[in-house]
Amino acid sequence: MQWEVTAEGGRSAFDEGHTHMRKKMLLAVTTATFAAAGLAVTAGVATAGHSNIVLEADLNGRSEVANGVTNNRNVGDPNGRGEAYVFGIDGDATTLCYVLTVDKIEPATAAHIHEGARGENGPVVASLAAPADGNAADCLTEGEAGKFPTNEKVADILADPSNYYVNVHNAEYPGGAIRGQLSPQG
Ligand SMILES: [Cu+2]
Repeated sequence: MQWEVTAEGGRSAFDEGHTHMRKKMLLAVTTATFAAAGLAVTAGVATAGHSNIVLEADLNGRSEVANGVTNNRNVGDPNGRGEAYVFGIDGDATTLCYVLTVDKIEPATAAHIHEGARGENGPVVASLAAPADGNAADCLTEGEAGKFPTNEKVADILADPSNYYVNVHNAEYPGGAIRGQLSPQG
């Protein structure tokens, strides 16, 4: 897959940037569709010549952490699973994009990136779209209302992924049905 959008003559840098973003969004959605079909989604995310960081997370119910409880059994959905790709955009340090797919959980009602190490719960730092039908994909830019409730910097998430996790909530598991710690792709 090709990520670069070729600049067209006569376009302003502003238009070009937005075209670039739309292409990325389109690809993100396409990638999510492939993932839903059970195909590998890793190809094409990190293309040669690009410097954008790509993070991934494998989500499952066992990774959920109970608050104040030492026995973590039955905290998350036992057979729920999913995967997330979180990535930056070349030349735009304030935008974070993601593709999120989930399976074998009741309809998702919310999805977030939380700050917190493996085994710990922490605050919501990025508000993602709930993958109610199994898939969600979008790009969030710092300053967008409600997207980064603690004013977390995109650069901080990309630089220190192991301190952040993706968490998907639903009515059955309001504290989180499936969770996955972020890590550099590879
Ligand atoms: Cu959450």
